[in-house]
Amino acid sequence: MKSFHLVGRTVNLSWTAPQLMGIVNVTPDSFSDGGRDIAASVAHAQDLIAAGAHWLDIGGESTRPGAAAVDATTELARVLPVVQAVRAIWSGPISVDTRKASVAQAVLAAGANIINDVSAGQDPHMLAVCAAHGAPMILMHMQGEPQTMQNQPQYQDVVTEVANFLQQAAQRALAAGVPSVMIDPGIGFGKTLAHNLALIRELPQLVALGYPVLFGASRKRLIDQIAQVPNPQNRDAGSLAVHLAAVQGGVAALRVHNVDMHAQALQVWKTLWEK
Ligand code: HH2
Repeated sequence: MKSFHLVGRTVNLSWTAPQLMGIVNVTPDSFSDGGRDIAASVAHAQDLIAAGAHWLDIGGESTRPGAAAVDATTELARVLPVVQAVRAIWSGPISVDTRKASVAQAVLAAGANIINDVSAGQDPHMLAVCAAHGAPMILMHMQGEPQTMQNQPQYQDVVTEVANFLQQAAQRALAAGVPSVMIDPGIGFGKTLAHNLALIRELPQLVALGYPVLFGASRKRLIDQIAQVPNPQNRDAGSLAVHLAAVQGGVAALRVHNVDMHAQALQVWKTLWEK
């Protein structure tokens, strides 16, 4: 059994029972589920909770390859009402997927618990904001910026470089007073198919760093690259295959669009391995 501290309580995890993070994108342009307005996003959050999500990740900026950055006012206008509405009906963990300290400040004040930062704390004020709110952080690895990150990603040794980056990011965040962190290899963020596959196969090396690992390949392009599924909405079966491999690799949590399918699969998976 591993345990980690999440939102003021200790969550006990065995490798057979990872947490399911349901994705709520409040964006016009997310790659698989863009276009939900605020009311539709809140309804979607309720569906994910009913399907068995342990926590929700609410985002107002698409970080898909090629996506243009959005300003803080626009991003906050998307996520804040959804955080407020979900917080009013649900006491479970809510993370907000943002790279901006000003957005983090506002959503934590409104009842979000965790900041999911795909830039691992690049905004100079991000760590201090999370520390001041006692908010855990998810620190993700990304090479470059969403707009250009898939142009020509290059590594000497992708697994070692990602592990070193996450180790340093975690130490920096904890030293700044962030109460706890999860790390995430950032599947598809400045990585070729070969880089993604190496990171998936070597997940135990990231797990060995000692921080809980969050993993997300949901509907991502590697499924299309492997199994020729151009429409992201048709990639849930491939996503599940990658995610079960990640569970076997020791991850603590999965970031998924289709919570229903993953909850069912994990229940069966857990039962298979329990004695
Ligand atoms: N992937 C996406 C966004 N945020 N956060 C973490 N920690 N890990 C990930 O792998 C990750 C993430 C991209 O997926 P999605 O939110 O579905 O798409 P978009 O960025 O287009 O909104």
